[in-house]
Amino acid sequence: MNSELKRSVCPYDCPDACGLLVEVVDGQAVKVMGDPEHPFTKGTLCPKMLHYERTVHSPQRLTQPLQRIGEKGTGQYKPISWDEAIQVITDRWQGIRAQYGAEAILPYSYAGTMGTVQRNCGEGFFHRLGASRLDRTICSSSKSYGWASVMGDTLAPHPDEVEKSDFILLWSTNLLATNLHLMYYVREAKKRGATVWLVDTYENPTAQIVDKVMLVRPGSDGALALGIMHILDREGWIDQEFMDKYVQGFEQLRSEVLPDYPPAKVSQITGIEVRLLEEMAVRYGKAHAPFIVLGSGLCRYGNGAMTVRTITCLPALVGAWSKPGGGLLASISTGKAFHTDRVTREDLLKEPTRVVNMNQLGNALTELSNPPIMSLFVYHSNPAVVAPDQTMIIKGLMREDLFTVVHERFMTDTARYADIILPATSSLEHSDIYRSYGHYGIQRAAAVIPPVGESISNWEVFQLLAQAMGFEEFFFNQTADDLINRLINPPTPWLKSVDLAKLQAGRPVELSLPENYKTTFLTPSAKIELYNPKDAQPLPNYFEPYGDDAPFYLMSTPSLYSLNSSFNERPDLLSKKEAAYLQMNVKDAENKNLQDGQKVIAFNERGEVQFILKLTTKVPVGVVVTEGLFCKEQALGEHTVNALTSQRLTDRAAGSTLYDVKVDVRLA
Ligand SMILES: Nc1nc2c(c(=O)[nH]1)N[C@H]1C(S)=C(S)[C@@H](COP(=O)(O)OP(=O)(O)OC[C@H]3O[C@@H](n4cnc5c(=O)[nH]c(N)nc54)[C@H](O)[C@@H]3O)O[C@H]1N2
Ligand SMILES: Nc1nc2c(c(=O)[nH]1)N[C@H]1C(S)=C(S)[C@@H](COP(=O)(O)OP(=O)(O)OC[C@H]3O[C@@H](n4cnc5c(=O)[nH]c(N)nc54)[C@H](O)[C@@H]3O)O[C@H]1N2
Ligand code: SF4
Ligand SMILES: [Mo]
Repeated sequence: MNSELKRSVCPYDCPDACGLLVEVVDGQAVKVMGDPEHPFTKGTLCPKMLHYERTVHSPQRLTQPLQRIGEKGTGQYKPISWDEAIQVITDRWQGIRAQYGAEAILPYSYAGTMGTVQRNCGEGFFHRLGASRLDRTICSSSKSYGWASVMGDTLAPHPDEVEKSDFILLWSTNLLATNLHLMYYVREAKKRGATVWLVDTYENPTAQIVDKVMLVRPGSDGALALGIMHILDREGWIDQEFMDKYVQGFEQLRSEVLPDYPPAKVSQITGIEVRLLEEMAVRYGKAHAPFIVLGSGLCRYGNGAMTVRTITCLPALVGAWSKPGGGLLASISTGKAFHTDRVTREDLLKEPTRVVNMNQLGNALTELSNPPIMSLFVYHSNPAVVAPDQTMIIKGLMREDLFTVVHERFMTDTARYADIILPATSSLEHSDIYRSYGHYGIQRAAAVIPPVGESISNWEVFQLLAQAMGFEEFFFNQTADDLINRLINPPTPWLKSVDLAKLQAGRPVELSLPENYKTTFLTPSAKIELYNPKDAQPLPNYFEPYGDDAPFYLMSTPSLYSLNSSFNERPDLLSKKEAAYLQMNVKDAENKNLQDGQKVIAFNERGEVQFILKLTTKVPVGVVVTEGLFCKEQALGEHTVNALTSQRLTDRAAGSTLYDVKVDVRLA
């Protein structure tokens, strides 16, 4: 038995981007562990990845190209060869291109893998093809917008700032599930006496480890932040010296906006008692170095960008940025570390083509004309489960004249509607280079096992398609490793700080931050812009989210045991996730005459979804919660939760509004 320990990286859409050690025996991954050398994750993994080998060698892996032989959606396929599959696809595409133009072809991808090459390489291909482009805004574009409107390109704080803080606000985040390794820093801070609060719409699992939970009405956090700023100003807790030196527009905010948000009014909007608002303001205003960990839940509302923008103003008022342990972490952006444009190849686009928003796939497939979408190519994403307004998406996918190709590791709900399914490698079977949105680590990873079955990587699919389409650019002749080398050679200014030999050897390295980066504000004015003259609305303010005409706000939040729709292939994790529960406050259930364990239907104008009712006091009156995305196979009825969410977009940056949705509930 020949056993080897090889390094890799967790490829999933998670801020932690853990370093992995994979034990390989005879070409099979037999054990997956955390890499103790990793600067942020320090050798531990979350429950999902502890047995990644079960995903990689799952009996459910797709191992051959497949062609549909039954009705769409029924999952009946016959195996075909790669040559045949590529031929069928490119023949159809040539025909569509001749009849409708290449814009009738739409790629759909998101973040099945976060590796820079495999995630982005399809763009180079589709730019060359002249296909419609996809606006990839399902996750948190409004959050990035909100941060940038105040802070511009300012570098996000290093996560180890958290452990130096004395007051940590976990705001709209369930760290235990979605950013587990940041918990280490929160725990360290607690050991040193820090207080930790959670601001959320329900007592999510992270509530267990905090000192206090503040429950806020969904979509009203912007008003909460303005209310806190109102009290800070009223009490004279503003850091005037910091304001004078580093901040633009506090006087306008103070005179034009803050007077409109006295505690009584904020209490009415947010549902938080005045006493608690005052307590939060004291904690925040009096803390030596308050730190906000800002999750993404609250950005997925009709007012999401504005909410993030408003909260991002808070640290400036108390001068938190100038203190070790003070600040706000929304997301870490290290995009400029690599020459990513060498993979996305916008230069291959001859002229700008139509842009389709990924949150509006349902409308795109059913309503777009000039030209209509005639072919959909889905890779590392599962829109039939993850994207809003499922009913419309399925209606589109059912179109007999739509030619759908899905490149996947598993027979997902989306794959079931494909005309051609192509088997995809897992991250252990292809090489890539990774960065993270939760820390400053980067790492290169080579394949550690051979491909399972006939599966091939995203890049190899695009190489085959390019060849068959007659694309002759040198770009398509490069291997994934060539592309990785081009991403990092010559080194970008960011990379000059790292040990490149170590990076090339596949070990984790960390980008280093310039001195004083926390008070170096990379905005047009070189100051924090509470007043942003470039925005049509130069000052932050509060306005209501969309909501729906229904009694309960629906939170469909991440589960500890899956990641979006990934990991649903794992019986061990599914059994921990148990079932699609709908958590409801006992008082609401009493009013509706509903009982724990009953099968219920959540419904609104867009759809109906069945759940098992779970009564709780952790969810406030007027809110219902379901944790985790399930696939149709595990669902109680025809649909899963995104049959209830809508294609409406955020106020700025065209983001998803997945949490800005209301439902009613009845017995099934
Ligand atoms: N209701 C509701 N909906 C949500 C959310 C929510 O909180 N509530 N969260 C939203 C968010 S934040 C996001 S980011 C989106 C995520 O949406 P997606 O990015 O679509 O995420 P996944 O469901 O993980 O689907 C990824 C798919 O990629 C496949 N895959 C993995 N690696 C590879 C590879 O190398 N190649 C190929 N071809 N395939 C691969 C996996 O098998 C999996 O089926 O979902 C959104 N949807
Ligand atoms: N285990 C696991 N890990 C994951 C994922 C997963 O599905 N499972 N998904 C991955 C992805 S793609 C992403 S983008 C990140 C997700 O990261 P986030 O989107 O930050 O997800 P959560 O940490 O669950 O934080 C969302 C929280 O926001 C709360 N919330 C909703 N609306 C509001 C509101 O109006 N106000 C306030 N204050 N809170 C609100 C929800 O109740 C929930 O607790 O995690 C990644 N990691
Ligand atoms: S899902 Fe996140 S926490 Fe889990 S191993 Fe991957 S990067 Fe680490
Ligand atoms: Mo996401």
